[in-house]
Amino acid sequence: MTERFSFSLHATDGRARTGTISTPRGEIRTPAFMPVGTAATVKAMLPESVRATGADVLLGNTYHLMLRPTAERIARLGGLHAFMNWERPILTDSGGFQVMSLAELRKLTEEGVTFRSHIDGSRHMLTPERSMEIQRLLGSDIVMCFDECPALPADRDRIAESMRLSMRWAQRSRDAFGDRPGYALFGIQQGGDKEDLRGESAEALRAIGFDGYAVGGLAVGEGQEVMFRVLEYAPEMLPEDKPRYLMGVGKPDDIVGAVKRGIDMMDCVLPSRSGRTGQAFTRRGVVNIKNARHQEDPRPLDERCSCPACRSYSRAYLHHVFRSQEIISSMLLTWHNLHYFQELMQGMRNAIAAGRFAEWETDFHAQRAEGDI
Ligand code: PRF
Ligand code: ZN
Repeated sequence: MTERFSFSLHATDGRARTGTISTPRGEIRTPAFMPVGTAATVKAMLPESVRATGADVLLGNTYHLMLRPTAERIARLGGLHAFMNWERPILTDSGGFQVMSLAELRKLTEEGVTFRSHIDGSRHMLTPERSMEIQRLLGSDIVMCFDECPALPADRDRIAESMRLSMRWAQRSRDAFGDRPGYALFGIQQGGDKEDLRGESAEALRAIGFDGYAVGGLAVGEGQEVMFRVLEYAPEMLPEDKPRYLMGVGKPDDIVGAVKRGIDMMDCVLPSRSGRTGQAFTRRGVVNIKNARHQEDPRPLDERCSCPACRSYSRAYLHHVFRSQEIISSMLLTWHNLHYFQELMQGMRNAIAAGRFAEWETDFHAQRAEGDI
């Protein structure tokens, strides 16, 4: 085990990269997909099951945990890893993005954001300094800067003003984080879909200096075409020798397109949330298990998948337990989806290492074009 946080690139293929992030809590193989464990659980999954799908790292949320059960309580109970029984790396988001999408009566100032809890209406404030304190109390291995993310489309002035605020907050986050060997602080690039603003943001972050860099402000309503257009230039504005994390992405084809454009890490609620709403991701696209065509289908979801849902259960059974709102439905479909996302990442890591990413991508799209049969 290394005592320091480090990143080493093993191979590149075009702009796609594969490597390893080393932390005192274990290694993260990149490109990496991080399952979301917002409230100190990946919903419907035991931590050992999440690990069995191939996850190296989980994402936790400052916003949710500060409200319930509070960061101070988690710290008294030994930190988030012990609390939720996940000993491997945890990355935590900083709260600002979730405040803007979930909290009520938000007020944004230079100092930070005041808001009311979506749970009980209680009043709270988040600042860069408080966000760093909460993420330290949680024991997060990879801490995210406190930032602001405007929804797109937004006008240029709004995007520029917000990005510059986020860069001032990035400096305050860096100062408050201090020097903590073994723990990493990631900066977050903003700038919407404006190339020059993305460049200005990247320069500001590089001048401060971080252990990794996120591309923020995407997947906020702009659509895949605009997101890919931004990813043509945004990742390479960030240091080549540090991990690049695209926040909140995405669907399988978004992930593949992001890796192709130089992204190393991603997170999304999609595999776990879709598992609970009856959507399964497969090599051949999305399968809606609630559809009546599955009701007497003895075949597995995907005959080439080795997850427990596919090894031991029929589509007919998965259809039945979903329709009956049985808890096992969420468990099996979430497991399958997380397994699918991790296999996707492993496939890309192997392809990049072998210098066959373009062929792999062609095959990925060809299998999806066949559709579920
Ligand atoms: N900033 C932070 N968290 C985020 C985002 C961001 O821009 C996004 C954007 N897709 C998701 N999560 N801090
Ligand atoms: Zn499966």
